[in-house]
Amino acid sequence: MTEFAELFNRHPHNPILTARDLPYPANTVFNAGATIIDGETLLLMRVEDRRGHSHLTAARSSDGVGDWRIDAQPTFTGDPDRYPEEIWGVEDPRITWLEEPKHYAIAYTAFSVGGPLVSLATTTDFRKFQRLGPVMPPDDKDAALFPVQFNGRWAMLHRPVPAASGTGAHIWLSWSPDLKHWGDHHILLRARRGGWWDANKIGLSPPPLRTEEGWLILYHGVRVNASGAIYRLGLALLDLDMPTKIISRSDEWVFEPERDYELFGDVDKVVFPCGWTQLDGEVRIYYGAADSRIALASAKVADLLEYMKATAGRMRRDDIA
Ligand code: BMA
Repeated sequence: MTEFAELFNRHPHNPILTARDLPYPANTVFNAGATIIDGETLLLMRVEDRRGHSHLTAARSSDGVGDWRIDAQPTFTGDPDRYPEEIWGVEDPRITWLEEPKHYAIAYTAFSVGGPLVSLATTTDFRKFQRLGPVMPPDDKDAALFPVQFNGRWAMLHRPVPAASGTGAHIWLSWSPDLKHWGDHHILLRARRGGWWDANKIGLSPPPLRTEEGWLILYHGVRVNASGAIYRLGLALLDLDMPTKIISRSDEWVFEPERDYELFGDVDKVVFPCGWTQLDGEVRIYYGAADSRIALASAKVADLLEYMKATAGRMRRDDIA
């Protein structure tokens, strides 16, 4: 990266939220879904308790940076009596405002005995939730809905892990008439191979963001080397009317663990956004840093689209193989 080196600006107050900010004891707070509700920023934070199980807790702020008002108790916890797949907790929520039924849909990871899987819930206020239950069998995670239907069907991005090792973990797109029954599964974005930063394993980060040029996708790529895994972020752009069509994909990562709070934690070298908000031409990316805390970076949407234009058409043959 040269002229685009500063696409994202880290907030000077980073990390903006840590476990010490919670009104109850916990190990870590990270990977938060994000939205704007009643003029305020709401984060649905993943909180890992001191057993190692995760739940979700809401934090609200009028400026989206500080003075967070955090629910006194966990907001959304696993309910293994009614939903046995939530026995080891709920993780990594992605929030989408559905324009037609006018409510929020939350795609989250349920940690079942059989592995992680995708579950959905809906809410209007982040106080009461309605579960739709599990929608994808394990192993599957990193899911989010699009806010609108396409030809009468909902679309969801998610990341199943194939049983055949060595074939790669890719981002898939699936369809549903009712949010409950999913099918017509296609691989959308493939993990690259060999020496690429996003070889072998990729996953969606925040939900798709509607822009003038297409659906903007921020995804994580996992590079495993002798010292472990590095979680970095890249961009892709999908056609607005037909999200199965990829307009462009960045060759280079656009954001990577760099600061101490991203490099060191329960899991080193991880930047992992599950939510972003859009205001006045700017996106604010809320990301888990080293699986231990929440940080904030911002970018101008116009800069991201300009960057995508500059990289369009440069997709390598092995992206699409
Ligand atoms: C992924 C998810 C994330 C986590 C990341 C790095 O597979 O489980 O919750 O932040 O690994 O540990």
